[in-house]
Formats: sequence, structure tokens, C-alpha cells
Amino acid sequence: MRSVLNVPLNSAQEAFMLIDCVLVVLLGHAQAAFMSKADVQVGVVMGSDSDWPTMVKAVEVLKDFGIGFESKVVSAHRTPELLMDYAGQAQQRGLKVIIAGAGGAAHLPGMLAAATIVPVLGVPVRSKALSGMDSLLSIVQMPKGIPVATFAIGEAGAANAGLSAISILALDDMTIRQKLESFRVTQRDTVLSKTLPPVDSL
Ligand code: RP5
Repeated sequence: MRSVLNVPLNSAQEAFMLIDCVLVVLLGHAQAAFMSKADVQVGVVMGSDSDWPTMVKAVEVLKDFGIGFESKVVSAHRTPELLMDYAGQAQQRGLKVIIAGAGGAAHLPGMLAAATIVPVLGVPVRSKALSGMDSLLSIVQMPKGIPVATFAIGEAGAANAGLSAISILALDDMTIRQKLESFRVTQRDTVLSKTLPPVDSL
């Protein structure tokens, strides 16, 4: 007798052991898939992989706080169908917040917001032509009825979008709230510990 893996089996006992191993592997995969789905609360999307050096600042904050997230390139102009699928499935997939970064004629955050009620935090990526002013105005000037919470241009905006996502999650999660409070305390203490050079030395 040979197994499905083409391994010769000498006894019923070996066959049972093989089935046992296969079940363990299959259950492990099923559990991993379930856990990763349930854990992803924040979607970090961006119009291009060229936005990553900016958007990684949001990802770093989420990682520091142990928040489950996913990151993905979704382009409003180059992959409009993907955009609509992503927004359309966001709520049922368990996303609580979407952080969307884009540069130039930055339609991604607004179009996502148009297609989901999951809160969208928009990060204007610094563009080469207009240093991100185009991105900022494209994202911030949403018409009444479809809001996008808009952040500062560039890395500070991305990091703050991460922190705002955490604030939203903290409303329902005591552990996240405590981490956020502790982050604020550490930040305050760091600032209070700073000293400036003595004026006499000037
Ligand atoms: C936007 O166009 C992206 O968000 C990016 O900031 C900008 C330029 O994209 P690439 O030409 O670098 O792919 O859609």
C-alpha cells in the first residue's frame, strides 16, 4: 500500500499516524487563517509602492502597539475595481479603520470613503511636482456627506494616522487604551526631560 504522498505504508498504524499528521497540518492552517483574519483591524493602503517609505510610518506605529493590520497597494486610477472590492468588503472582513495614503491627484482615500462606512484616515504623500500640496488638497477637500479625516503631509501624517487608528480602537479595547495612555506619558516625560543650551554659552 502507498499513501497519497507516495510513501509506502507497512501497517494500519502508520496509515493512522499519517492521517493524524495531515489533520494537524490542515487544522493548523485553518487556525492560522482564522486568527490572522480576526486579528486584522486596520487596513493600510496606498496608491503606489512608491508611497511605502511614507506609509511605513503608520505601519511602524501599529506594530509598536501590537495592532493587527494589513498593508496593500490599491490605486484609485490604476486598479479602480480592486479599490471598490476592497472598500466593499472592508466592514465584513472586520476592518475597523482604513488608513489610505496617496500622492498627486490623490483620489484613493475619498473613493474608499465613498464605498464604505469604515472610517477612512487620509495621508497626503509628498509629491515631486508640488511637495504634497496637491495630495493634501485632493484629500482634505471632500464634499459634504463623505468625510475623510485628513492628516499632515508625509511621514508625520502617516504616523499620526496610525495613532488615530489606535485611538479609535482604544474606544472598545482597554488594553489598547492603556498602551496609548502609557505612550502619551512616556512622550510627555521625554519632552519634560529636555534641556536647552544655557543662554550664557551663546
Ligand atoms: C499616486 O500617484 C500614488 O499614491 C503615488 O503617490 C503617485 C505616484 O505613483 P507612482 O507613479 O510612483 O506609481 O497614485
